[in-house]
Amino acid sequence: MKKRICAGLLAMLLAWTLAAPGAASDRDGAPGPLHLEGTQLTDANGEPVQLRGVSTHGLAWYPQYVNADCFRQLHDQWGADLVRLAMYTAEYGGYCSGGDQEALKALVLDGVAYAADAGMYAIVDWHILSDGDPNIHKDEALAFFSEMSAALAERDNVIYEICNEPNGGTDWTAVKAYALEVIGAIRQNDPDAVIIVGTPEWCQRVDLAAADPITEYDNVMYALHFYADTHRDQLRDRLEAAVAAGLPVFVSEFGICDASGSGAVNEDEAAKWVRLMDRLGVSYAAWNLSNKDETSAMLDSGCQKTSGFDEADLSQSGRWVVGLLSGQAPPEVSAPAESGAAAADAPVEQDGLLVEAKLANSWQSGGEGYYQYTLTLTNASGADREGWTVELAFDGPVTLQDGWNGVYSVQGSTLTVQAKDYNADLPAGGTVADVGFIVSGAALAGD
Ligand code: IDC
Repeated sequence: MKKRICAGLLAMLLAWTLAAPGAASDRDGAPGPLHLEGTQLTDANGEPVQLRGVSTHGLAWYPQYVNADCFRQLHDQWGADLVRLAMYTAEYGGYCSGGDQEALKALVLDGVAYAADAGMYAIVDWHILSDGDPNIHKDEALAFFSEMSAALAERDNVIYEICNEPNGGTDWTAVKAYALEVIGAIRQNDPDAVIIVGTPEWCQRVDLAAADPITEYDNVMYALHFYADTHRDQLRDRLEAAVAAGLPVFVSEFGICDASGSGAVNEDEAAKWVRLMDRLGVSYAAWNLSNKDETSAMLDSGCQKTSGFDEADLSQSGRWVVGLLSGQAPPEVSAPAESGAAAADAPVEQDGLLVEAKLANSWQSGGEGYYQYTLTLTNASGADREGWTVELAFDGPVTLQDGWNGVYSVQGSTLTVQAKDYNADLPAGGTVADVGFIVSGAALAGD
C-alpha cells in the first residue's frame, strides 16, 4: 500500500486534481495469478485479495469505453483493480441474439489486454438475463469459453463469469449442471483461473450454492448481486451465512439504486453493504460504466467522452463509486506536506514533538465522510516544554465537527491543535494522550 501524505480522506480530490498515482489502486504492476484459500481470494504469496472495480454496460451497446486510456484512468485515478466486461447473450444485439460475435470476442480480448496493461483484473462475463436459464445457450457458451480460455490461457488477470444471473425459476441443479460443463471446458485450457458461477434468482441464492457447492473443481466462486435500494438485511444475512458456511462469494455486480438499475440512490444501505463486503473480504464490481440515462450509469448522460473523465462528467452514482474506490486506502495522517512525507502509521516529528495520529473511526452521512482521530504527542526534544501546537494536513478541505483536550482551528485542509491549560506542560520524554477530534469532508460523494 502506498504511503500518502495526509488522510485517505478526500483521496478522491487528490485523484482529480493531481491525477497522481497516489490515489491509485494499491495493486500496481502486472496482476498476478489468484487462487482461493477457503472462501478468500488470495494472491500467489497467500495474501488476501479484495478486488474492487466497475462493470461495463453491455459491450454491444457501449463498446466505446473499452479503451486503453479509459481503463488506465479506472486504475490510476479511480483506484479500481477490476473491470468486468459484460457481454449480454440474449438482449438486443447480444452474442446469441444476432450480435456481431467476432466483434464482441475482439472487444473481450482487447478489454482483458487493456486491463492487464493498466494493472487490473478483468472478468469475462457471459451476461445472461432474459434467457433466464444458462442451459438455453449452453452450446454457444461452451464454444465461447473454450475459445476465450485458449486465447487467454497465458493471462493471469482473467476471471471467468459463466452466467450472469439465472432467473425465471431456473433452479440450482440446472445451473450447477451447466457450470460443471462450462468449467470443464475452461479447465482444458486454463487449469486454475478463478471462475464465478451465477446463482438462482438473479444471483441472490448463494444459500442454495452453499448447500450444494461444486466440489469437482478448484478456484470456483459464486456470485451474489445486490441493488442497495432494493436488497437489504435479508440478502446481507444470506451473504454472511454463505461465507460462514464456507462458500467463496464474489459480488460481481451491484448498484446503489434499485434493481431496475434506476430509481433513487440509497447511500445509507449502500454503505451497509460496503462495510459488510469489506469485513468479509468480498470482492465487488459496480454496475455500470456508461452514460446511459439511468441511475446506475456512472457517467452523466450528457458526457460524450470515452476517457479522461472529470468529476463533472460523473453521475451521482459515479461520484459515489469513484469516492468508494479511491477513498478506501487506509486513512493516514502525517505532518503537514511541507515537512515531508512520513510513514503515516509511525509517529511524525514536528518541532521536537512526536505526533501520532490514528484513525479511530469513520463513517458516511449525507454524502460526507466523517473521520475520528486520536492524537498522541511525545516530547522528544530532550527539554521540558510549556505549550504545544501541531498541524495536520488533509487531502482536501475539512470541517471540524468535534475536538477534545485541545484547542482546534481549521483553515482549508489544515487542522491546528493547541494545548489546553491543563495539558500544556510536557516534560522531556512526557506524553499527552486522550486528544482527539472528528473532521468531515467530501468522501463518498453524494449530490
Ligand atoms: C440493465 C441495464 C439497462 C438495460 C437492462 C436490460 O442497466 O440499461 O436496459 O439491464 O438489458 C441486473 C442485470 C443487469 C441490469 C441491471 C439493472 O445483471 O443486466 O442492467 N440489473 O437492471 N441484475 C439486477 C439489476
